[in-house]
Amino acid sequence: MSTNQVLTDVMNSQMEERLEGLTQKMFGKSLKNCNNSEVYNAVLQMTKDMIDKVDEITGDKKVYYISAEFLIGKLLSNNLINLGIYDRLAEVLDKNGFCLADIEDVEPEPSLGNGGLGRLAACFLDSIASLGLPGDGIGLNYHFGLFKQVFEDKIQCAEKNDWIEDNSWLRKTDVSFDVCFGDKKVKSRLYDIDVVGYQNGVNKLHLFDIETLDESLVKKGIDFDKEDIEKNLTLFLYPDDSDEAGNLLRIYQQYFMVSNGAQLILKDLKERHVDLKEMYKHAVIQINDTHPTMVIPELIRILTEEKAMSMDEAINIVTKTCAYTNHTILAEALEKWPLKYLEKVVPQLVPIIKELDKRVRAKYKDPKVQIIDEDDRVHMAHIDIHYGISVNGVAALHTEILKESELKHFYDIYPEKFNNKTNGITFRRWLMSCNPELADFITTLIGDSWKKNADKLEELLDYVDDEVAIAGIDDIKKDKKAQLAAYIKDKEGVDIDENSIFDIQIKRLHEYKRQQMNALYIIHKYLEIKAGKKPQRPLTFIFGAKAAPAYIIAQDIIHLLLCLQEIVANDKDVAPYMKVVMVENYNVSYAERLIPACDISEQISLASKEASGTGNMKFMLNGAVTLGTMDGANVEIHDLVGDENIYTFGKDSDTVIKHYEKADYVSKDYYEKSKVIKEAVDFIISKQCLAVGHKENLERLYKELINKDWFMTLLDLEEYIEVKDKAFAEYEDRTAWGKKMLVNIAKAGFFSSDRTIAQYNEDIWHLS
Ligand code: 26V
Repeated sequence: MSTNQVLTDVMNSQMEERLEGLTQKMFGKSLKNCNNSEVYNAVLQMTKDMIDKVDEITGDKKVYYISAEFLIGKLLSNNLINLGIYDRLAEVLDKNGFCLADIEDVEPEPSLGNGGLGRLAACFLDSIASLGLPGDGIGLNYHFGLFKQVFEDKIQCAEKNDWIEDNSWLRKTDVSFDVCFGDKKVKSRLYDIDVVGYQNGVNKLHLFDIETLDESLVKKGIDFDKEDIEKNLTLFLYPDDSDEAGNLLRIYQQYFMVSNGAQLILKDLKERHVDLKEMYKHAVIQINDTHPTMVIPELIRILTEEKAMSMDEAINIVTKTCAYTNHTILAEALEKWPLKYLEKVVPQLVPIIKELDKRVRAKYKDPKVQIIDEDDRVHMAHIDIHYGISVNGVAALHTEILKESELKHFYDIYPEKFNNKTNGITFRRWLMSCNPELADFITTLIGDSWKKNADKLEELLDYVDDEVAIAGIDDIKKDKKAQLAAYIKDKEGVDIDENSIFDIQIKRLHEYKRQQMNALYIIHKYLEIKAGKKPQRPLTFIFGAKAAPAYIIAQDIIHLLLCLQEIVANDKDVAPYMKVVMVENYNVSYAERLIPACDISEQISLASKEASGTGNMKFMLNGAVTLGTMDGANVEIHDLVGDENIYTFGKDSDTVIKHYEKADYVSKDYYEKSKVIKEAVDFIISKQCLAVGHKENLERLYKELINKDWFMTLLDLEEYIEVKDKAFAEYEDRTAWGKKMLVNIAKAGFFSSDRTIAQYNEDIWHLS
């Protein structure tokens, strides 16, 4: 029996007395007399006390996962599951008149990420610890995180997201470092969050903060003085970068993160008595997208200036220590900082970056692989590729596109550095915690070995013709739909029909993800119903998405969706047959309720543009059927489940890439040639739409679609309508649909982030 199992047993047997002791000590009253918030605080304390006793994961080599985002979600239920005390706590609370789900609701959701990239980092930390590997996260403690979304007059407004409470998972440490910028020196403060492995030890998420932060700087919405770095540095995640001050602030944040990260890693190595010449044997730094790229020149700077190493030696050692993950091929998302910005914020790094660039130029004449371009912009990804040991994409197709087109010039130089690591998700959160009903049912069918080895889910295939098993899965789906309907009624004040088909698209709002294509389908369906063609069963279209505050067209798409929500709801002829709901402030906690209730998972990005997607995996695991393009990890989902169990449509990535190369896609041609497309697009500026919406937003979106449509919505629209209609029709064969659900769940094992992390370890990290 492991130490942790002993701990779990002791905790489970003494839980009631411990909780009682804590409520007496903290609030001077008995557990029974506490309110939910007091119970939450006592449970939080009890859990932290237990975590203190769990072994720290140690080893000779450690991974540092450095990332500007960690979208960790609420932590209570996950920690309880991983510690093995969830069921017992539910029992104790129940006995005392409480429901654990209500207690979980009290916890504020940390707001430390945007979307997929940040959530991936959180899943990875869970898997690293669950596999018992030594590995910590390094990031920033944004006080107001990503903005809170509110809709006013069908427009997205941004408010600060005040998530940090006095009593929380954050633990203030005594670690503090000096960080020098060109014009000032600041002091940091480290906060740690424990990362508890599933039936395993504990790692840490290290979040750096600045002590001089002034929250009162934020006056209205999310506006604040961007120049006052000492007071604003960790207020927000990715503040608006549409102006120079916003861009500079991002560079201040990035350097603050990597300077602290580098100092922490070196401190760690010193405590472990590592000779820095052998740093790479004891530490590996995984650079999550280019936001932490400055860690490379920063480490080289420290090794040469403070540790008396030669430049050659420092470069060699740092190169062997760092590895880079690319998460996007969108040109506008690949960071290129003007040298003059770096000269202002981090002048100490500029000579190093110039030296790194000089060495590249001496070896390679191709301007495409240089670090500093002819406009004096520093291509951050190029630093990572030249001066790191590994470059990986996040799904098979994405990695191929990197090798064959986006990063071809680098692949030609360093074929051995390129590798694929298809993303994954932690099944602890995305099944056991968010859908315990399904997790338990799976266990009754195949036992619980899948919890440690997700591939075992394939054993469910034995039940593909078992009517009882299929009915069991379908019943759970119905329950989850009913639970979601109640939640949406409570939160959004909208009634949804539990017997309708739940078609869900939840992800950041971006044109390449094509929420606008889904909106055009909805318009098409609305017009069809108006014309008397009713669907066999009511349809519910659910959206959740935040749009970057400076991303105008994305705001317009949200506006259109909210207009459609109102138009459909107020139309007596149509309302019984369809409903549109755009939920407010979509976040991890909302995802945990939406995903288990989904019938059709919308994954409709323009082929080649979605690096992987991870929502697609979460939906599949919970028995939703994917409606998607052959993009990102959808391709691998298709390979696993086969044509029968997924709905695919749209032009493939080669065709799309050729359109971009030839610049021959003209959206207006599609608009003019197809009556269906024209009708749907024209509706955006119809009298009916303008009556509920804003002319400026709707006209701008309409013009964008017919004159530009950079992400080729109209290219795939007709096929999308056709295939989506087919999916809705086939939903009516309940037995056949039940099989599709079961196959999707059974084949989801590949997408466990435990598998992804095992591969990172095997191929890149080599942790011991
Ligand atoms: C960043 C930006 C920043 C500025 C303007 C527009 C823009 C567009 C996209 C991005 C994406 C940043 C990187 C990112 O979040 N990538 C996501 O990473 C996930 C985890 O690997 C992956 O599943 C998603 O497909 C990918 O979009």
